[in-house]
Amino acid sequence: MLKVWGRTNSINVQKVLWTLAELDLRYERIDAGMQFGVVDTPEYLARNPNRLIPALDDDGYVLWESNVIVRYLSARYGAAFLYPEDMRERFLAEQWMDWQATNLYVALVPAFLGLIRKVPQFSDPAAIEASRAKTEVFMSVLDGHLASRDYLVGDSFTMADIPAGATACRWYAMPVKRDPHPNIERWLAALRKRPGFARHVDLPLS
Ligand SMILES: N[C@@H](CCC(=O)N[C@@H](CS)C(=O)NCC(=O)O)C(=O)O
Repeated sequence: MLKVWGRTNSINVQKVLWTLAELDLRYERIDAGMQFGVVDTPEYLARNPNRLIPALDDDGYVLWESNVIVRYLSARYGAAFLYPEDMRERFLAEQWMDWQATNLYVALVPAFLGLIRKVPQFSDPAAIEASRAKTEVFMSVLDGHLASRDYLVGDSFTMADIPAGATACRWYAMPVKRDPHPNIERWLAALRKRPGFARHVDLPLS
């Protein structure tokens, strides 16, 4: 039985839950992180020593790092659907997943923590504006890429759309000034039709 640890308002957990929904897989989810604690227990540390969520256990095979979990589930249970068979397409998918984790999300986090979670260390308006402006630069990159295609890689939805889609959804739910990004908005409208996105990602921020 697949088990996932993590609270449902975490974007990194949402990516995993959305992937599981796309693959129609049954799983057990255990609340962990923030008000739920758990991440400091010896049992959890044996699964994820970073004290972070999510963690996945697939019959004793344990993984952490959300995008890696998305890749694993896609390859193990969704080959040829979520996990591109063509090697070059697969590496383009990998590229956009690493881009989400190392550029887009890193840019967005300070504004999210300041505006939504109201974390005192992230309350400086100048830092929030810097985060907003940097995120918009990457959103323009994404919008430009989507100008000539429906999804991030190839002609259909793949694992690449999951991390970037969850992040764009969060950005559009935040009270920030955004430039027009018509291609992102069209892509997000298509993602909203997917039950897993609607159920696990397109939720009020907290
Ligand atoms: N790169 C990691 C980041 C994990 C991470 O930062 N998780 C956050 C939630 S999104 C966390 O565990 N925060 C502490 C907590 O919830 O207690 C991943 O993608 O899995």
